[in-house]
Amino acid sequence: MTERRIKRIFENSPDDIGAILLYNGSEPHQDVNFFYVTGLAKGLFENSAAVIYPDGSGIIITSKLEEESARKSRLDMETFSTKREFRDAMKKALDVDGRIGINFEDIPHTSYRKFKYIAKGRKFTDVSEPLEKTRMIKDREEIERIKKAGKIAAEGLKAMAGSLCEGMAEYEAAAILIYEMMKRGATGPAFETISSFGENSAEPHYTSGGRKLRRGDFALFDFGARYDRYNSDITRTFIMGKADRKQREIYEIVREAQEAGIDAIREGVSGPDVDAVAREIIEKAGYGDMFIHSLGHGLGLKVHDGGGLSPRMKMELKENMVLTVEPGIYIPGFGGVRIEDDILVRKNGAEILTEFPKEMMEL
Ligand SMILES: [Mn+2]
Repeated sequence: MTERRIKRIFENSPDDIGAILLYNGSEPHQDVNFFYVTGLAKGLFENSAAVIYPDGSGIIITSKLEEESARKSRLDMETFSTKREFRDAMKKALDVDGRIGINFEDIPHTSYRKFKYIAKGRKFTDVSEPLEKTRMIKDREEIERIKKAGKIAAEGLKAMAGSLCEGMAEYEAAAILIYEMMKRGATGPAFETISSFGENSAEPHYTSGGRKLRRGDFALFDFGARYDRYNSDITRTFIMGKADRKQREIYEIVREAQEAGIDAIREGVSGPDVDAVAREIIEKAGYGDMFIHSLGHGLGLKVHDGGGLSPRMKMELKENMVLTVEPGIYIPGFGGVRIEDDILVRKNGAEILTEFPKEMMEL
């Protein structure tokens, strides 16, 4: 699996690149590409490097601490215990013909300078785009992991929804969600859980606080599970008690837009076209200026991975891409509705990876 991934990265990169260096620093300077090429699901691998080559081979250079975890990768391995050993191993691994590719997107400048010094005289070039492009098409193992992350999130939400009640604080509901996901095998949340009640649901990137759930509130949850380093991302909006006319109206518009967006997905269609299908429904209903973000984004090792469904992002959908579809309507001071699912692009349609009912739920 990893050999195939490495070969595809080089296929998408300029011809004169002899090696690609992927450096995983310490929190928060991590590079998901290190894990993509090594296939390693567990372990920290702080300050570790992977150097990969056009023939599909590669070497992991990591500290003795990670030796056992690193054995799970098919790549070669060299361990170090001193800085000098690390430098020597890197120098050897980078001794190839051609330029050295590096991921400018995720490498700290200080680390970049260090590698420039270690491989003195070599030409470095940015390969962040080829890396992102390669990761947009998921292989079987990646799809399995994302599916599992999606299933955990949907089941966690089901369990949490059952315990939602008046008087509960946003952070309390968020805590239950995370607990329910980890109980089902998630290594943790995919990102900071958004749990927003009432008027707070009008802020798409709200940070959960102490607002308590009251009758008549929207209760919006945008969250995901991380499983073997892969993420899911789902949003549902419930109503505490009975929905009023306006709540029901905007809910149904968002639901219609989301379903139409998903229905428009198949191999060969363009991202902006899918966005337009959903956006038009919201615009025609008179809420166009309250749908203030794009329809969706790529999903995988990163929560916001390459590609997306946006009027501004020209791209053609291909089989085995994973994307979110998440229209919303946000009315300041009143509240908002967003419905989000993760989908896998198939030849003739979209497969939903986050199975959870979409009908308006009055709790
Ligand atoms: Mn999302």
